[in-house]
Amino acid sequence: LEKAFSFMIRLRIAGGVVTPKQWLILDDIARTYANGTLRATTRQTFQYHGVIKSNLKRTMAAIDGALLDTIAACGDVNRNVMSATNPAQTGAHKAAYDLAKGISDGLLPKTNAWREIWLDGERVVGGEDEAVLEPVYGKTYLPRKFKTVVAVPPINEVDIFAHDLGFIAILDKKNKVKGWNVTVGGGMGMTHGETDTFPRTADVMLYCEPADALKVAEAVMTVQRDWGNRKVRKNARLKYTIERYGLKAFREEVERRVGKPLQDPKPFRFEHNGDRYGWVEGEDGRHHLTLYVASGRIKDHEDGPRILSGLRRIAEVHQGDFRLTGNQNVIIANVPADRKAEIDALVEEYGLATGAGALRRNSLACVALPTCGLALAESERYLPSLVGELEESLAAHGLQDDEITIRMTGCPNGCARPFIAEIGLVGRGPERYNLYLGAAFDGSRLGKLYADDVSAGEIRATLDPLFGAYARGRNPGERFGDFLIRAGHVARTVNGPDFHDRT
Ligand code: SRM
Ligand code: SF4
Repeated sequence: LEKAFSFMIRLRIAGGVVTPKQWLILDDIARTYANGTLRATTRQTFQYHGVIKSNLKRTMAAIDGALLDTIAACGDVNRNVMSATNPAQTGAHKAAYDLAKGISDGLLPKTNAWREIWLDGERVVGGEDEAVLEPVYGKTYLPRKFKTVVAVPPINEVDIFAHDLGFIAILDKKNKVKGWNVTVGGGMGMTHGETDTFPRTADVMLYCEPADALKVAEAVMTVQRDWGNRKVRKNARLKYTIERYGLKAFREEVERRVGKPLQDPKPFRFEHNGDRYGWVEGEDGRHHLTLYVASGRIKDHEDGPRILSGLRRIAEVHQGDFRLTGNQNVIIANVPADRKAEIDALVEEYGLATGAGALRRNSLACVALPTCGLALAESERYLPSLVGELEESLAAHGLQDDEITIRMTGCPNGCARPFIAEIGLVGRGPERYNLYLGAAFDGSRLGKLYADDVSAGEIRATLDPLFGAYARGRNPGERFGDFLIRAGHVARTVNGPDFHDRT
């Protein structure tokens, strides 16, 4: 008898946009082939867990039936491209989505292998020259995964500073995109105890006109393809290439490949890296509802919200689309004013508006146990109860309405981007975490190790005095992370290379 291997499947959904029709198919797949859940990820797409080997082909065929695929969702390629979501500034968000989609399509491997393997597609007969077939990737693809995002200030919900390549919209007075600042060299993953691996926030490298954006994206990726470290995998991400060559040399090579000098970056300002919850009206009069989904796990809770069924019912009547956010939440987007009440009634009926507190609304947890083979500690299954405890502590200091970002991962790969959360918890071993503090609320500064190898039971007691000090000593409007640095509780991290220095 063959062993019942079960698999995780990750989709590619540029910018996280899904039509109601696609939603219904994705929901069917979750119920038929997976473990009854759809898992919204930190990169605006879905994962399925628990798909058994004998159902893999059927699942892929069903995904194809939704006009979606899993190409480049994993591997040493340009991964799912993220885009700003909540479209209050309708025009700028459309431009951001169009750029994200353009990059996703333009930098997609051209191979037919996915169709060949999963859909019995026609084989491209032997002898094909990869250099022709894959003009950007060639035979050897990239040294490592490569991640691209597009942001529209003032909201940084895609966490622009955490990715290899980013585009920040520079807006004119009418909120139209004039051009893009380009960021390079962000990344989260590191290995405990190996200080030559570190998270890094991206540098803002240059400014480009909209017409040059795709060329710039390709140039950044191909410089990394050619300059990235292919000998040491732990040192292969673009962040280490930038550290090795320096930003100036990297920019010069990008400009050489684009074929002209580009301008210096323009000023911009982000407020925070969370989502805007509730209804927002766009410039075009359409309405968008952001719902909090704990850890992106879309399922029917036995004694709580029936998220899977509720969103299915909404998909049956919704005329706009759905947007996944990089914070694992779901937006019911493009709702005409006269259909809002119908959506609200379904939200109410299925308990989708959970009324989460301020800390919970700003929390993220990676999958970790039981499905992630790299997890050292719990994350998705533990963070909800920890947040409950910490919210009690915050309330005792009168801080229950303060927005503080908290993120947890089961290991230092950093899948929920914990190193740029004001409170970052990273698994060390069963029920043990490293605690990082002092990151910026807008996602632009890394935290610093505050306490090493803390047991789960000690986390609240470690943070409680710091909440007290913050409540008593903060300046007006001062954020938790900024306060901890000013008051001397933790040292400021400038960027990746000094991340491990404790002073
Ligand atoms: Fe991740 C590997 C889950 C976003 C850094 N990540 C994994 C794997 C596939 C474990 C593995 O290799 O066996 C995890 C599957 C767990 C499971 O059971 O489903 C996994 N990563 C996730 C997701 C589902 C986390 C979530 O809870 O939402 C996210 C799916 C993203 C997507 O839709 O494409 C996810 N992973 C991230 C992010 C955040 C981001 O991209 O914005 C990061 C940090 C940013 C970065 O890349 O620097 C991230 N994942 C990693 C790494 C470390 C990469 C590195 O440079 O060191 C690994 C391990 C690796 O690549 O070797 C990893
Ligand atoms: Fe798994 Fe680690 Fe990523 Fe969490 S951070 S999903 S434990 S690889």
